[in-house]
Amino acid sequence: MRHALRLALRGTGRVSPNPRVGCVILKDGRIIAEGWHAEYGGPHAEVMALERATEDVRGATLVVTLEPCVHQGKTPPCTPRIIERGIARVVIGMLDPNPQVNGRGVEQLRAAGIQVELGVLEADCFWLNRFFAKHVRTGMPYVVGKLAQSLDGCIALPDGESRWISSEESRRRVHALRAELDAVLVGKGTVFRDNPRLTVRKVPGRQPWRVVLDTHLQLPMMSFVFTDEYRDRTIVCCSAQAARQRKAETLREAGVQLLELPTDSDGRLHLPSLLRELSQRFQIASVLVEGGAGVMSAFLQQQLLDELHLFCAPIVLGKGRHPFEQLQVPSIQDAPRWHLQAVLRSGEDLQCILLREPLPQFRQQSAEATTVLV
Ligand code: AOF
Ligand code: ZN
Repeated sequence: MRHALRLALRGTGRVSPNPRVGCVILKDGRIIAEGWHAEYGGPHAEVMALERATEDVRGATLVVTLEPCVHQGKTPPCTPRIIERGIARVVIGMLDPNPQVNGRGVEQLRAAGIQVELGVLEADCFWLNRFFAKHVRTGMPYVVGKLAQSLDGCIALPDGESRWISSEESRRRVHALRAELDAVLVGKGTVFRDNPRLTVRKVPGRQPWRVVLDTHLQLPMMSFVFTDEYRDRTIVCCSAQAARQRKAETLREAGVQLLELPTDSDGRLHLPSLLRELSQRFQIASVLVEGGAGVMSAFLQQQLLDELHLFCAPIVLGKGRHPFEQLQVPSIQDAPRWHLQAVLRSGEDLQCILLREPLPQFRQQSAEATTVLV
């Protein structure tokens, strides 16, 4: 299963909103085939493994990180193929959270007389596909917040200067997150101040969508996100009123995607609508919120963050900007509390992975779950 998990990782950045899945076929304790889901709409991991087997798979054991599917999607169902080929035993990491499958795969395999074992390294398999699980169950993307702060909790000096608080290694890890998640999201202020590219450069990987919140379309056309070679992967979100301005047309002509959204009572873009649109219109299953403070606070306040990556650098800034400075907390008891999932060393920094809800109880957990797969 550990080997299958590693194979599944090859689908990173290529298969979303579908899950990353890996599969190995064993005979007499030897691996006779490997498969993984390599691209969206392409063959599933089990099918790739069955096709690549170098010898007869009759009587063999098939190990797969996700329950085999039973439905016709962009590709035919996998269970009939596994049954037809005479596989004797199937070892599965986790049930498919997709309501079209969820448990039916196991049922069909068992009904055909195949021995099925479920829940092997289940926590690791779930962690690998936590984005997919949320997206397929709720129609909303999984939202991860990223913060780089000083020891005393500042994300910038009072004037907004923040380059660079975190170490080179932490910045590399943020690029790895950008390559893994489907979209990176920032507010107008961050683009104004930093003119970031929001691309993947420090690690190999595919470029994410870039989502920019600019309610009144005030950002300069010269910004990198509107002019660079990936500008067709930029989604600018604005109000209905702004979408009727000339600027909206200019942005469209530049090749940028425009997303018109309802505003809430204080005139700010309605974030739940934004997430739903990203999920449904753009098939975005995961979003990395990179700031700034206003956007972070809004996502936290509206309970829209599922996970937080906190990079804490060993420097002290004293007076400075705080990530959630706009949050109103009436008492300690009412303060949003997070669950510590993992603590890693990132160069000289501390990287904490925090979850809004603790992970479900799994049949089998490995201590490596969140450290190997980040
Ligand atoms: C994958 N890769 O290796 C497995 C998946 O539209 P389709 O035919 O690609 O089906 C996608 C669904 O198939 C997906 O939501 C999940 O429930 C199931 N399993 N999907 O993309 C795989 N095993
Ligand atoms: Zn399948």
